[in-house]
Amino acid sequence: MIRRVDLRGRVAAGEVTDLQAEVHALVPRAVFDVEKALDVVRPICLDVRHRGLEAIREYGEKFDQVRVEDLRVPAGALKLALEELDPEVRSAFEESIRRVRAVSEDELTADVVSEPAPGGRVTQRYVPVQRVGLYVPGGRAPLASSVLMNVVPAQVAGVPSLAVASPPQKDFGGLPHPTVLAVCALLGIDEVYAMGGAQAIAGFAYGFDGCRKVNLITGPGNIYVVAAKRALLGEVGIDSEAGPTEIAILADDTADPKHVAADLISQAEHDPMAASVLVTPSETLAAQVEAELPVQVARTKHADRVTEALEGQQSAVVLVDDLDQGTAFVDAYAAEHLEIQTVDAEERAGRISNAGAIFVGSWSPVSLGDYCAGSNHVLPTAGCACHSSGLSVRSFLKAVHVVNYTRDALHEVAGHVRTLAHAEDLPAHGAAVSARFPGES
Ligand code: HSO
Ligand code: ZN
Repeated sequence: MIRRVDLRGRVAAGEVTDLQAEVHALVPRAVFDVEKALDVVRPICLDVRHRGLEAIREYGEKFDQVRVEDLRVPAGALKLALEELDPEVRSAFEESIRRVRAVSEDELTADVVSEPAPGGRVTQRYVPVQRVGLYVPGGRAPLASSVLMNVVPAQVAGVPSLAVASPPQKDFGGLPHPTVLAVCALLGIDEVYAMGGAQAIAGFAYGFDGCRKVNLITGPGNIYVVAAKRALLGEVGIDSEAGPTEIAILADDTADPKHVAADLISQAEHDPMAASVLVTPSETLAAQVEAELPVQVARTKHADRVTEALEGQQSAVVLVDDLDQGTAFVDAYAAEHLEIQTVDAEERAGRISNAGAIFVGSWSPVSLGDYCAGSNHVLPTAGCACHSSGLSVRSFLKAVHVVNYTRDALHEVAGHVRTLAHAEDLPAHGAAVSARFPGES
């Protein structure tokens, strides 16, 4: 049910010279063509820019099959959703919030003050983004945990104005899913809009009647949401792009094949395009996991999409020469989630540069991180982990350099400023310094 890729001996034989390129050729991501989706979303964004609220209503009617007159969710609906939330679910959300908040608070950084020369001070001040729009995808069972993964770090960063958008659900009278509303209420978010897709992203980016434009949009979404964020980048800031979810597991003989199979299935459950990749030097473990997968898949609720994901070209069991080659393999793959289940997991994790999040040892499955580890589950996919980070307090902070020099400190360096200004043929730059010291050249 999952294909096998055998890399053993190929590097030594000189057949593979560029491991990075080989990794992506051997285990390519599912086709998630954001460029093509851009053709669809650009006219929507333009329309929302010009016609605002009415355009958002019309696209909601078209794509979500429900027309919503007042996009802003009334306070009463938020309150009611929280009252009706199952107490057990509520207490699990509360624990998840507590842990994400604890981690986020520890991430807060104090301002950094430097003095590169006597009397010359540069302070790096961390300032929260002033207004943020958080997107929560809809669907039959929307991921309400994504609300807290977005909101909590933003709140801890001190963002003063937070708005949430989630698609209207025709089964819930045009409101977003009640669990999404309940978590918003739990977190004290009162600005929630029943809007989804590219039109929601454009609504946040440009603002519309009843909703002020935001500075930054975060949160996962389908391909049209991702494309709209890409199209509007510059008009607003965005977090990293989130495509289909992925798990890579680096494991050796010490790993339990039942755990490995369960973890591969857990992320395959999200999407037929999800990627589940096991990398191991152990022929025994590979065979055990291959045997275990169909047994567990047969028992799982969403067996159809799990099977499709595991059988897709994006999923594989990869046999490598040894753990070091396996480590290089997963590092080049740059998975959204990387589990390391090896005898030396902790030390090996320290050697990884490219992963959205790393889960170390047998007792740290990705599903723990999805809900209750305290880490964030909004993470870079599709190899973006080699240049981007997951969501955190830092995503909601800007670093501002504050420069404060004394007269003497400026005087001391004035000659260098003038020299560099002349070297770049920008004499007015030098003159701005000279003006402060009349009579000197
Ligand atoms: N694994 C998903 C997040 C999630 N899982 C939400 C369950 N709910 C992407 O990191
Ligand atoms: Zn998940």
